[in-house]
Amino acid sequence: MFEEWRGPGREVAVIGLGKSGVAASRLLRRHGVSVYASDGGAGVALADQATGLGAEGVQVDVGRHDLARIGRAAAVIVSPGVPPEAAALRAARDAGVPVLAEAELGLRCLAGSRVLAITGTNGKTTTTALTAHLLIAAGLRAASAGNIGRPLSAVALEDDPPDWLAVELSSFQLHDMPGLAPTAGVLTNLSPDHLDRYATLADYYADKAQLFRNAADASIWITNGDDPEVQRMAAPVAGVHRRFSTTRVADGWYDRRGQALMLGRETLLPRRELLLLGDHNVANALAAAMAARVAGVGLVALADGLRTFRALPHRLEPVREVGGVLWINDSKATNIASTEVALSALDRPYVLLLGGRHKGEAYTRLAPLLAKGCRGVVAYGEAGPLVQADLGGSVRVVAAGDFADVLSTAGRLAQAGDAVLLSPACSSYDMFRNYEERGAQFRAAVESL
Ligand code: UMA
Repeated sequence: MFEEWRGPGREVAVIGLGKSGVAASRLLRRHGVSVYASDGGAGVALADQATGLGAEGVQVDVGRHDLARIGRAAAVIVSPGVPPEAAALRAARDAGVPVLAEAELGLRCLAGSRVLAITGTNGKTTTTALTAHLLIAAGLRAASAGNIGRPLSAVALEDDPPDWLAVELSSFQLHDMPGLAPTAGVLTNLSPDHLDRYATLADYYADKAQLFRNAADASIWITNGDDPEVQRMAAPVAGVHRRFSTTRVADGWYDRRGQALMLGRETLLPRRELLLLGDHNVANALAAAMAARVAGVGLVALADGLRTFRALPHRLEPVREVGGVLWINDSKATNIASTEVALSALDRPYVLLLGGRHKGEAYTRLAPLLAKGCRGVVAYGEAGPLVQADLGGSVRVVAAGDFADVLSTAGRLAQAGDAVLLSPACSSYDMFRNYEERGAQFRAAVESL
């Protein structure tokens, strides 16, 4: 591949200079390829990247893409955040220049690592982190990479890359990965998402289906047996199919009566020893265990690894129990569907912190779930009045001002045995820089209670 990209007058164009583009540019330079990297955005961070890459021999444009130059490139490496209809990609396609995802470039340079590829609308980050945790806990040289935060090109730049990679792949990445052929692939679930980027739901699912593009008889696929859409997509795919389910007996399943996670007929772990809330996390744990099994991890090591895994920050993360009240940080829940998942996961009464910047969906959809265990909703931020209007008729809603007021109001409403759940169903931008900052402030406040 690098052979055909090297040579006089030849260069590869990298589009987008976030984490992915920067790592891809460095990797190409490492292999002696001339690189033209460009980013349509502007700002101090990008200018710093440009200076750093320039010093490494990369030709950089910030604030513009030279479309003619991109059209002459030997190949284009695209960052996942760049949509297919972007002018830079149209220029490449019109000129017949092959477009590859940064993740494809990284994987092609990681031929010595075996890949467990994980995708799906929800649960893929937890499943990826948990898979890597299980592999590492079992003593394998393993890491997580991809959409979870570390570009594959960055892993490929390491001196001694891991033997096993748990790779989270988004639909954006899958779109341009013609060579993807993982040792095993996991599909956690499918539901509407990213409809700001995709014209139709079918287009989004079509990118997800690219996980299976090079399926062969020896492929191993681990899929959600409870999700009809997933099963419809996986049915015609060649390979060995293993399914996980939280509702019936499967290759990996949840024995609700016996309160245990099962692999076939064998007990993997008592439910209470998995420190993650909700059935959706039981499904994630089963998927991760089945993926780690492909890498040869035995039952006892899997159970040990599952026992020591903690929730990822801001994802239904139990922070602390104070006076019998469990405070849970689910700041990552920035839409109604995510908040619904969180509410379904709770097995005790709760106070819900709901608000932030409104994203367009009505909160009334939450009313049936709230009817079951909600002691009260604390409504705050720009969306506060809407929350009150939508839910005030079905549950107790208390308005609060700044975040300190939100937390003290919640503390007053909660009783011993309850949970206080920050699962805002809104973006954070009216009061915080991002959802991480919102979650961090929640955690800090709870830790100082
Ligand atoms: N840009 C252009 N031209 C365009 C459009 C965009 O130059 O026409 C530029 C932007 O100005 C920006 C860059 O492209 O500077 C965008 O790059 P990027 O968004 O791909 O940023 P990275 O830092 O490389 O992050 C990406 C993933 N981002 C997205 O998919 C949007 C990260 O996933 C991922 O962790 C990282 O690669 C490492 O693999 C984030 C994400 O939100 C967490 N993912 C989505 C999700 O999980 O829902 C899919």
